[in-house]
Amino acid sequence: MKDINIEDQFQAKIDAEIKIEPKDWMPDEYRKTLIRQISQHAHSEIVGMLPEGNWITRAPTLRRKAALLAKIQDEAGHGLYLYSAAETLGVARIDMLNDLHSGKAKYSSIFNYPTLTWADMGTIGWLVDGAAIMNQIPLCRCSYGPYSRAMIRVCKEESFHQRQGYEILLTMMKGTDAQKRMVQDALNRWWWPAISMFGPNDAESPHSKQSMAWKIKRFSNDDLRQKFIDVTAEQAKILGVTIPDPELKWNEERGHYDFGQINWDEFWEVVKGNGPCNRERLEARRQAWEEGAWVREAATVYAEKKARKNQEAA
Ligand code: FAQ
Repeated sequence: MKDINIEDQFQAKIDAEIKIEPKDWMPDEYRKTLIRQISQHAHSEIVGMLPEGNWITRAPTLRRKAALLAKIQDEAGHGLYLYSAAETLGVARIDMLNDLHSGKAKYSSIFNYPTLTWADMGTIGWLVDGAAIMNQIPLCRCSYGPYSRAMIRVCKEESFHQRQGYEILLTMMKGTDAQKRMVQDALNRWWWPAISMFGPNDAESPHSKQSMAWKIKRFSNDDLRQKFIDVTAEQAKILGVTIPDPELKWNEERGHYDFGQINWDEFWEVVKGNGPCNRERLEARRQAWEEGAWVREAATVYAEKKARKNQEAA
């Protein structure tokens, strides 16, 4: 039998849909790609708490406030699963957080936009969680075991988030003219940033080809964006709102919606740190980290005390 090298064996496992686990051999680049993607994803979850956190004290009813609080807590949980999944690849959590706080690490562009009205809470649920689900359901089948398993739970929670957002908007669209205008205004502001979340066009996406060969990504950025637009355009009709894209039109031949040009200059400016809220978001994360120092210190002292007691008992 012909000898196959370790890299071919690795790819053969992936092709056979066998999950790669932390102690398995993997190419350095596979490990690096996963650390990059999972840590960026984790950062997005915890930075993503901030735009919504802005509305906890101003939610219109107790029921809305309880649902919003639960949603934001879920995002914190997602961050924790994801940091843990990244740690299985040999990276330390503190290093990932240092990279976030120094501005070196990326997180999703979408969270650098401000949340101006209550309708933004509905629109984030509908569009941002909706886009996140479209992107993340395929990640449940990612070739790396710990990431794929974390994503299964994350996706279950994201679908609750999407529904709570859509339901906020459905309720507002049954309300006064001012409420309806508020929903349309939120959609006008969030639509283009939401469809940019899927990342650059395939031709401009340096990581896609290899990530798809390794089955980290199952669909390209453009394919996921198209799927999202096709689904969302129909949901907009039910809501009775107008997507702010004059070129959005069903194309019978393609069996998909055609849509207009994304402003990629704006996207890259936001990714580079120059969006409307980048500085504010990073400052809030740094402050939360500093204010949490006493909790980390107390937990460390407690763990040491417990370990000492266990040792004495032994
Ligand atoms: N923002 O070659 P590609 C959520 C970067 S979670 C900023 O296409 P890749 C839940 C990319 O990192 C939302 N940067 O890269 C929630 C790369 O830079 P690098 C986050 C972006 O990795 C809801 C460069 O551009 N979801 O919303 C963005 O193959 C509500 C070239 O791009 C995930 O992270 C962007 N939008 O594909 C929470 C899902 N797009 O690293 C709170 C997992 C691209 O070379 C409230 N991640 N870049 O310096 C992924 O699926 C992928 O990483 C992509 C990018 C699709 C984001």
